[in-house]
Amino acid sequence: MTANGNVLTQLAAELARGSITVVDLTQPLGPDTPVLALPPPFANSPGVSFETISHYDDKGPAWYWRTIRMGEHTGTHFDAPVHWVSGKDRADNTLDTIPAERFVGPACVIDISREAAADPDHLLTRDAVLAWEAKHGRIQPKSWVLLRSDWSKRVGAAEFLNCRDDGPHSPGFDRGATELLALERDVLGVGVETVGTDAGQAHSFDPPFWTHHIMQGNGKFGLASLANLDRLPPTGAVVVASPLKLVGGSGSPLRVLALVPA
Ligand code: 23J
Ligand code: MN
Repeated sequence: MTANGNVLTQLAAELARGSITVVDLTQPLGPDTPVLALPPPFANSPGVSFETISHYDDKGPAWYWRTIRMGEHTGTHFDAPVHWVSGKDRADNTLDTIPAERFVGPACVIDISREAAADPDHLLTRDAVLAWEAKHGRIQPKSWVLLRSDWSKRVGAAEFLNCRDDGPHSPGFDRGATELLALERDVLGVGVETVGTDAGQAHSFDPPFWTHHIMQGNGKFGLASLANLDRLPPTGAVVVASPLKLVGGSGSPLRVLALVPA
């Protein structure tokens, strides 16, 4: 390979030329970021709060900085295998032990936005994944599978969480689709636009929260509260989803980037 033929030299050139664009798949992270509401007796996770350490004042005349407080699973965030009991005994299951190469992979984007608009409880089925593959090609090992639902376009926590008396209503994966992706396709993980990788009603599924159960149980990751999935092609984008290296971390907010052909 010549210097000019080096794939990374080429990547840098295409970025400079604007023939590859960087799409930000991240939601803003702040006090207004919606958080999951679990029913009693479960403990809930705090949303974001900021505290100013100094702001060009007596506490620091030339500098501004803050402390941040939030649950590990807040906003656009990463689920590590250790997050779920099914993944608790796996090797390299925490944020500080996952090999970094597993944060980068090609994206397969499956669009259920029409179905989710008609039915907020819509679940992607195994057959729907197979139909997507018949059109776009087989999902390769170490891919990110991203579920485009357009849920990120919902404004405000009430619309986004969509809670009724029987709990939240939002789309996700059925059990067969989750098993296919984890066991037969060996994906890096799944990403969604909703508050968590499981559907809103997943507390009543068998097993409960089956996407977490199956994905994390098989060493796969989750990406929740993604945005801008409507700006990605079905195939051909590369996603970088690199969480904080929290010691023993079960998850963390992160900036998710997609490299997309312009
Ligand atoms: C704990 C319990 C249930 C769920 C979740 C966390 C998440 O969605 C999460 O952020 O991992 S559904
Ligand atoms: Mn999570």
